[in-house]
Amino acid sequence: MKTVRKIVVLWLLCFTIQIQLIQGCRSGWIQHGDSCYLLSKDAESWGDASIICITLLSRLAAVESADENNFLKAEAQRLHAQGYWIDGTDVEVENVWRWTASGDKISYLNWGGQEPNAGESGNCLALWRDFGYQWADESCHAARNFICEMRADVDANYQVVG
Ligand SMILES: [Ca+2]
Ligand SMILES: [Ca+2]
Repeated sequence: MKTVRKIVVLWLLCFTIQIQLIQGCRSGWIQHGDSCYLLSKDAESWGDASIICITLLSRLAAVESADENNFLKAEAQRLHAQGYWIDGTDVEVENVWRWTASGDKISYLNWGGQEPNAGESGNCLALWRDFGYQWADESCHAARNFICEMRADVDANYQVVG
């Protein structure tokens, strides 16, 4: 009888751990709504940051609502790097901003100060410290921190499999 009880306790423990994996984000990633986010500790060009996110099975963040933006602004304020790349670019048509992952035109915008003001020399979107992490158009070649985003259920599957 003791052995049976041990097996049941062990099974419950395994089951609980499994449930936590299925519901959460990978270690180092933070959950908000249906997404998991990673705010990088290192700085990269926008293009390299985009590739790094893809290798982590994610994309540079698409910030599509005030709620998502406020959450990421607060995280950026906590970590406090100068800038955080997100997925938006106007590299194809000047001043037409799109999310690259979806190809969608950006509808929710949160420009800081007089942004966007860099014209052809600023084609990548960053949360910018000088504007309280409202948005700025910056040179895509500059090394900045960055934010990756992926769906929480995909991240959970990645954990269980990995
Ligand atoms: Ca998003
Ligand atoms: Ca531009």
